[in-house]
Amino acid sequence: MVRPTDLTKKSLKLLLLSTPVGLLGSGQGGGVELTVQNIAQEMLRRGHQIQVVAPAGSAMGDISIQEIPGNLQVPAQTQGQDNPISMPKNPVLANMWDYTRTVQADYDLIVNFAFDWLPFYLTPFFHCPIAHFISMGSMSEALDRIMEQVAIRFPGTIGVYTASQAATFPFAQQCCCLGSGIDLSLYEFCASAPLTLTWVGRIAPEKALEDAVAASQMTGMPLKIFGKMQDEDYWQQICQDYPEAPVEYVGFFPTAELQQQLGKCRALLMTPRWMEAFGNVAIEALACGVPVISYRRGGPAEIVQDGKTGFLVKPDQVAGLVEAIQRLDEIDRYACRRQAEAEYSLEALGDRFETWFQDILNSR
Ligand code: HBI
Repeated sequence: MVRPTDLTKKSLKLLLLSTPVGLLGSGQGGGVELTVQNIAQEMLRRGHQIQVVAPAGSAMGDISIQEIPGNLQVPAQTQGQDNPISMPKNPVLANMWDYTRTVQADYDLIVNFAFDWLPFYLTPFFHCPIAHFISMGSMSEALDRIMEQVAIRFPGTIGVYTASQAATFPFAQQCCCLGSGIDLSLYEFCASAPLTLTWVGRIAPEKALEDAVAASQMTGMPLKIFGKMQDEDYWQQICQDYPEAPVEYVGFFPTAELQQQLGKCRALLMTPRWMEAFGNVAIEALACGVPVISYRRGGPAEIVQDGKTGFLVKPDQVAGLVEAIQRLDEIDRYACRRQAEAEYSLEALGDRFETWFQDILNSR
């Protein structure tokens, strides 16, 4: 007797459209680059056929990429809430969708990873079903409206990282929360670590690095800072404001080196001032056995198991960070690794995305 689970899932032909703000593999596309890479890798492993469409110059290991020429899109977070939708001349985004129009008959499903107006506007013009993965919280009125139209006309086709990210949109109830995931084989568990704290992220005001530096100064615990230097003036201001803090900025490291340094730390501090849609660095830390101390805000608040794999503290309260740092001995580092394995492996991520894809196709 063949049980339903024995039936091999139909192999899907998937067309993944990457973010138009940067070349895949350059880091310009932020967290969503990792998501595209992980989904492509995991769907291939499951026997699906994958074609990625991305700006010319993109590269992603042995994954097949259709490179599209044209000018990169302006990052949405640099635009105001009421800004009109803008496109550069010869826009790579429009060229990506013109290519997609010509090949759509060869695919079962198109998956859009761009946080832009055009892909949502074009959705009703396409025969092939389109799944939209939204990678940030609400950015503008015009984007909210066009996304909402797709959420209503094509139920179930909007995916997001977390519920707190979904809550920023008027169509929150129509969002599928898919979380994130990492290739755990790249992260080594460390059972113990010296009294060093770490902070990882773009050095920019919305990440509120100054709060982590203040906590380091108040506890006297060294703080190692990793990430792209995005706002040099902001960093200089922090150094002037906290001259005594035992902090060291060590720069941006690719995964292999980052995880090695991460594992040697007692805890990761996350101090998001903005609504962080997910916060991949939180699951990277857990994978290395490193507890996460974070403001109770956005994605990290849905990842950290308060008191078990780290601590969640009142947003923007440095004193809360200091209290949590003093309780770190309560956390079992094995519990951190176990949570990463249970919820954030590529296997777990692949299950969530594959189910989302099947549900969209079954509902047609
Ligand atoms: N801005 N216009 C635009 N389009 C994107 O796809 C986009 C963006 N800003 C940031 C971004 N994507 C990613 O870095 C985040 O989703 C992680």
